[in-house]
Amino acid sequence: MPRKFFVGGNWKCNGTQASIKELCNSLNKGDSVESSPVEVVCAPPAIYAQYAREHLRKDFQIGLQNCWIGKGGAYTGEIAADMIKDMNFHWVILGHSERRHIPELHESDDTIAKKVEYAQSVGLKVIACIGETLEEREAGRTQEVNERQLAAIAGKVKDWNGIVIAYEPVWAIGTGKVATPEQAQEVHSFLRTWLRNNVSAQVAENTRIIYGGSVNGKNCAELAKQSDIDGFLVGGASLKPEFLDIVGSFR
Ligand code: G2H
Repeated sequence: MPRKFFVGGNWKCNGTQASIKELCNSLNKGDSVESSPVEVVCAPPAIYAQYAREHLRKDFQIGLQNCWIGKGGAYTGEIAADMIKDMNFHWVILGHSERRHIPELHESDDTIAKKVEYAQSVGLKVIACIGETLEEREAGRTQEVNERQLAAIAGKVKDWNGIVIAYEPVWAIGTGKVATPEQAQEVHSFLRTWLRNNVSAQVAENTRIIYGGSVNGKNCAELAKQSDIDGFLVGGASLKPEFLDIVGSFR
């Protein structure tokens, strides 16, 4: 069975009730993806998740951008995976580079792996992000860094049907510097081979590996043609009507 194309919209820490309503209204004008070969998940800031769900078309799912490493309790300000599940949301983004690299957050491979494990244990599906920095790429460490980050996550995954891997080179995030289709394909192919050699041929074949980093309505079509690119995680452009062009780019 071919891998179903996947497009995530990571709204990051953006929006107001008014702007989210306006965005949802514009996204609602696109063609339904209900019985099409693309799965769409939009991830608003947590406080707006329910509000976005009320305003967004039902064939677009809503996910969260982060969760706590385990069960709820005395963890002021955190949101437990159980709560996300309880509110009937099914997806969470984990390991985003902003959570790894913003100094005030600085999540480690180990923290991210724990979050993936716990989120899966309560039945959430995970968009797990990995990717190298510019410094790491220029030092020839792209494969080593992505392998290390993927291995930490893979070691905790119980259900490979419930995970999407997002390759997001940090140097391409929000910078307008998108990876070329060849650069992205090279890493995606490396990641799939890693899954084949270290998990199983079936997991390598079935797992969706999506690309993120300055994807927009103009560059998505060329990226989508690459054999190992199974969709996108979109930041800036997910806040604009052009997100619909990216959703349609699997064609
Ligand atoms: C990467 C991406 C979304 P942008 O963070 O995850 O953001 O598309 O703005 O580069």
